[in-house]
Amino acid sequence: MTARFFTTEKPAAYKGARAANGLNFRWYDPDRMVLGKRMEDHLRFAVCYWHSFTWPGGDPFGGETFNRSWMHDADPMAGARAKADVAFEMFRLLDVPFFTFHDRDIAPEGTTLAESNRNVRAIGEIFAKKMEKAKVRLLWGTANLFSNRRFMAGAATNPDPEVFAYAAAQVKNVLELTHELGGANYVLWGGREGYETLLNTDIRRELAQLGRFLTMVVEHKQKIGFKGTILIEPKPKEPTKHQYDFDVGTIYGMLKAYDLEKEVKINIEQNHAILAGHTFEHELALAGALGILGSIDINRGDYLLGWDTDQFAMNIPEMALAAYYILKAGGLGTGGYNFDAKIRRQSIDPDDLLIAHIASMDACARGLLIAARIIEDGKLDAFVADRYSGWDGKEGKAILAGKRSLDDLAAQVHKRNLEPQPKSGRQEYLERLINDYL
Ligand code: XLS
Ligand code: NI
Ligand code: NI
Repeated sequence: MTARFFTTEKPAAYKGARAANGLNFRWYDPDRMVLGKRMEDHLRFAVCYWHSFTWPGGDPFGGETFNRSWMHDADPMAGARAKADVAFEMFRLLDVPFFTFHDRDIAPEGTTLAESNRNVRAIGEIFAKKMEKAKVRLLWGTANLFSNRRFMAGAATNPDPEVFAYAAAQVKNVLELTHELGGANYVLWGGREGYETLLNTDIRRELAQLGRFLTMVVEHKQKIGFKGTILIEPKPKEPTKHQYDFDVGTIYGMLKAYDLEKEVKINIEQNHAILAGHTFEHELALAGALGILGSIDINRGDYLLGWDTDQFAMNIPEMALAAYYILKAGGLGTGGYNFDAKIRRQSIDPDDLLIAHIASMDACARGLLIAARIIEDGKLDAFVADRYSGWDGKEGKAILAGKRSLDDLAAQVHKRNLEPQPKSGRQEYLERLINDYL
């Protein structure tokens, strides 16, 4: 690397209360054991390439604010190489175990697909070399099937099968690169897989196309021997008015319809959960209950703005509940906490990138510690278990096992004179209980 980009060369380290300047951790202590597992192995943090190194700081009313030199290189491949240097320097300074990328984040698009693929491959080779010496691993790769105008009417769900083919060729390249780099997962996010107006849209066809595309990705994964998990990332809208991968529940239904519920899991993003009218913990708990929780994109939506602001997650109570439902689901497996988050466009100092990640890693670490206490203490779990304990009895089990009909149950209510009495849900008691752990 030529000139130093950040002001520090020392990796962030756990310093507890002595972590004064924002460049060390107060709470994130990779080796600390939490419920029998290292903190680093619970959280599996990843830095994303797109927001941190590719986004110039624009918003709908104004352009670039960050003025990163690599975005202005006369030779875009030289810019891509300089960007990779800064990215790997940041991975080292944050001591993160993972990173994530889209093909178009890491290398410029060429005039043909062959040229684009060659560019992606060339940077992929640089990654492979850098990874030999670095700690950082690839959490997931993904293809950008939404920026180029060819995808304006969708990728897999495009009315034109040639666009479908182009998207397939792009995914093949990134999936294979992800495999070669030892990626732990591969992500599909369908920002353009939806519609702007129903008037020009054949939903039945588009859903069939989407299912076929996903099946082809799974088939190719098996063909090349990729052991990672295929993940779909739900988002209800933005950029498209209505997106098919709306939320966890919708994707589960689609996976069932395509017979892929055992093959594909879900990457849940906080801000997307909010846009779908859910809480983050709702989406996590539902995916956990359905056995399809794969990974998370950790960020924070603004509750007053109706779009994906992708702020760094700093809300400790929310992180605690998220960690709680992740732990209840048995953890993230091959997944991790991916910072799909961007610093605000006024945070123009290079060190702001470090500070944002470190602060959010601390918030996630605190969330994990709080969640572990909730679980160790056992009061919340005991309350919920008790609330449903009737279902553990003989009759409850018989009903669920399909051994009772409506006739049986009606007869039983009459015979035993059943008069079930409502019980308090004790919401405020539980809310206070949670506050006690914070
Ligand atoms: C956009 C998505 C995107 C995916 C990867 O809203 O969050 O960044 O995570 O394509
Ligand atoms: Ni995301
Ligand atoms: Ni997003």
